[in-house]
Amino acid sequence: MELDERIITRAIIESELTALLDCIETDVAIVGGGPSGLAAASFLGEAGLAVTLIEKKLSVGGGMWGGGMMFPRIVVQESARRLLDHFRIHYHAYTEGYYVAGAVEAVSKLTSAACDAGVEFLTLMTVEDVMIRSENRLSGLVVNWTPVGIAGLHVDPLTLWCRYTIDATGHDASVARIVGKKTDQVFVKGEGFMWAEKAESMIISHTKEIFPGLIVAGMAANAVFGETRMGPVFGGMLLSGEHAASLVLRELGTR
Ligand code: 48F
Repeated sequence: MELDERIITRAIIESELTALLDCIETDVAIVGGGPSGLAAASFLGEAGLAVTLIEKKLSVGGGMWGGGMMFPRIVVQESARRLLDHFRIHYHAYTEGYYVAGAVEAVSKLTSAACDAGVEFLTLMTVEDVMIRSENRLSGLVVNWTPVGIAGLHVDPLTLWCRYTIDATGHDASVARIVGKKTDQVFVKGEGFMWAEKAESMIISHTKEIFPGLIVAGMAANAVFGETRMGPVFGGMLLSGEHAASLVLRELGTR
């Protein structure tokens, strides 16, 4: 059989457009494909919700790929060890309560779990604005292709509608900042200095609905509340993603 480029081109365009059309209205939009976003996506997808994960870069994984200072290893503490097991990420105990995993494996397994859970990934797409509609609720996202922004092109964006949004954009807290600029109901304090113990112990209580329809997770949650940063210990990111998913499920239920 000879390969026909016309079929290859049609297969790609038609499949992607079909998937994209399904994303116009989704249960949960997750902005940011770092560890917290991937964990949340996977739990929500497993629960049967329609989940779209929007990531501005070419690949998901966020700050997890680089481990600590480009040593591709991450540390996870005891409280999150069960999530390493859940995602079948191999690890070894470095000393009591500190587990070390490979960054590449961790990103790969989280991504794989989200794929298996049916999450739709929109990569190279940036959330640049939000829609706030009835009952003062975040009802959807305004998106554009990332290269449009990089090239400085004047191209209007399109919209994706969702019942819940999770801002998992890391240190930027991009979605929370947009809402903060356009309403007086959200204020992003910005993250504090490095203090892993404090940052990791506070992240779950900061993972919450900060505006109707908008939940912050991962480093974005700590950034919103002016909490300290934690560096390459990743347990809090996974736990925060799991907690964000549970908050959505409490409201929307499973399918
Ligand atoms: O930064 P990131 O990995 O977020 P996280 O899940 O994890 C933080 C850790 O990696 C690390 C840390 C742990 O100790 O502090 O930094 O909180 O991933 C955030 C993702 O969001 C994307 C960005 O490219 C990255 O992959 N992102 C940011 N803004 C936007 C976005 C946007 N406006 N639209 C789409 N994606």
